[in-house]
Formats: sequence, C-alpha cells, structure tokens
Amino acid sequence: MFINDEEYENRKKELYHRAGMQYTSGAPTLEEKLSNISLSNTNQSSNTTSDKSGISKANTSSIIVCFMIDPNESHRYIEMVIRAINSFQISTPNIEVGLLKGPNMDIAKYLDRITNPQKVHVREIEKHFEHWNPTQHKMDILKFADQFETIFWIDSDAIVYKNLEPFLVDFHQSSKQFCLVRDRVNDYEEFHANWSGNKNLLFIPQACFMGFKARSMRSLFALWKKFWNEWIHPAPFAKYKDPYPSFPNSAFCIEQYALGMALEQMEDFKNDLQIVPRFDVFADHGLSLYSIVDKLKSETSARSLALRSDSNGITKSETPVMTGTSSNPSSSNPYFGGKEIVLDLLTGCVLHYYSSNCEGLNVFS
Ligand SMILES: [Mn+2]
Repeated sequence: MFINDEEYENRKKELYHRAGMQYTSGAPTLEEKLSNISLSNTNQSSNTTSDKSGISKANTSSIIVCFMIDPNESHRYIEMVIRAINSFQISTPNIEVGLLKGPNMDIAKYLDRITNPQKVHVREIEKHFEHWNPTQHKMDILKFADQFETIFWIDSDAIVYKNLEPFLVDFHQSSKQFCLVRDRVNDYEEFHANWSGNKNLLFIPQACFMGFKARSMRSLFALWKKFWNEWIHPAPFAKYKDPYPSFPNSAFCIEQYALGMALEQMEDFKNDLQIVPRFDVFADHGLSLYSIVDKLKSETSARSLALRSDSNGITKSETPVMTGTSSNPSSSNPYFGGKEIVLDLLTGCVLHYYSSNCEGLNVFS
C-alpha cells in the first residue's frame, strides 16, 4: 500500500525541486526528526483513555482550542468549519472549544450541529483592518486570554483524527510561550533573498495551527497587528516588498510574515518556542479526504505516511459528497505544482488539507 524509502526520497526530492527548494537527500528534516519523537509519544498516550491519563481536570480546563465561523462565507466553508470542530471534539473530548463568530450572527443553528455544544465558548470577531480577508480574525483568539491560560487556533481546513490532549497539555505544562508550525518558506532561497527582516532570527510560522500562553499573547498580538498593518497599508507590499513573488498567493500569507516579524521582536522567543512537528503527506489528486485520514489512523510509522500515487483501491470505500472537479489540479496546492497534493500532518494528530485543495481532494461533509 505504501511506498518504500527510496521512492519516498525520490518523490520528495522531485517536489522540493519543483518548489525551488534545496533538498538534501537522505537527511531527515527537522520536522521529520520531531515527527518521529512526537508520533511515539502520541501513540503511548492514545493507548490510555483520557480519564486514566493522569491529567487533572484543572489542567485541561485552562486550555481552549479555537475555530472561527464566518457567516459571510459559503455554505461549503461553513460545512468545513463544522466538520473541523466535530473532528476535534470526537477525538479530543476533554478540551474546551472556542468559537469566534460574526457580530449579530445567530449561532444556535450551528451549535445544534456540533458534537458537544456544552464545551463551546463563543466570542465575536471584530474588524481590525478595512479591505482585508477574514484571516485577520485569528487575532480575536486573544478574547479568550482573560479566561484561559493556553489558547490554540486550528484552521477550518483541518481534521483532527487522533486525541490532541497529550500534545496540548504538554505545551500547557511547559514553560514555552508559543507553539507553532514552521512554514516551508523558511527553506526557500528565494524567500531568504527577499526577506527584509533579521535573517538570523527568521522563523515564519504557518498559521494553520498555533498555540499561545495567555501571558505572552497581549504583547505579541499587539506587535502582530502593528506589523500586519504595515504590510498591507497603503497597499500590500508597499512598505515591505513581497518576499515570495513567484508564489501567486503570497499576499494571503501576510498574516504569517507579520507574525514572524512580531515573534522576532519578542525577547528570547526561540527559547519560548515549541515547534509543532510537521510531516508531508503526499496524496493523489482525486483521493477522498477520509480515505487519507483512515490510512493515517491505521499507520504508526511516520515514513509510511507518504501515500502512493498509484494506490489501488484506497478510495473505493468512500462516497464523496463533494467531488473534486479536477479542472485545475496544478494550482490546487499552494506550495507544489503538479498532480500530487501535499498535505500537512501536524504532530501526528491533525491533517491540514488546505481549502484550496478541496477541488483536488474529495472533501465531503
Ligand atoms: Mn488552512
């Protein structure tokens, strides 16, 4: 079912090459090293039920994992949000959920569809910038900082399929202040050449899965907003030039560039940073999302998570409701062109599939 090591190396080399990224054959990336450690930890923890895990209620009740439901988004997007929340609550039942909603939005009909609405805490989003996309509302997770000590964000184009509680509690109990995924752009020469910040401190996070300690959030988020504002006014890249011009959606990533700059301003941020292990999952155009999730659930070895492109039958058992049109596969992935889609497996529990991949993957609700 799975590709061997050599094929995996070749596949990865090819993808990195297409992305204009240096790839040293054989050498594990930082993410791979971390993934292996994390996967074994996760497996250990998932063998015990959360009630017997020795984690006290006092600890878990200080942690919240946030999502956003935006009434201006399409029906499809709303379905994605609900699925993301439910996947989290089913896999990680003990942790509180934060839900950011639009002002004057009647949330009741959405809460009705959520697995455990008793654990959902609702706050309203606010407008931080005129003429900017809803990613700006990720900053509103700060609204949970008065009630919770540890605050996480998960994108709606993600599925949590394995109990995240051990990972969340680990970070909560550690002295670390920031829990972030390292973005792929950190490895791109083009990006480094164009980046105008402090190159020695460069750490651009991927904003799909983020965790913060409440006590560091206020100062970090103030800086984040300040830099974000500078990046987009009077126009995107007017003040700071585009660090990744060959990537058409670079402006959409300004949230990440601004957060990277804000982190660099935080004293000793590298010691306060916990990097979320990320592993690349290669999937075929046309595979169903749930077939990939099923595979991930049954696999324990990080290496074998690379899905085979000529997979025989792994999509057969699924009935996709939202079928990919396969009209434009090459643009379906934000990082790699071509027929293959690269998804992010985060700390062995979260599959971030990118909403832009919905057409390429059979994503169904
Ligand atoms: Mn995303």
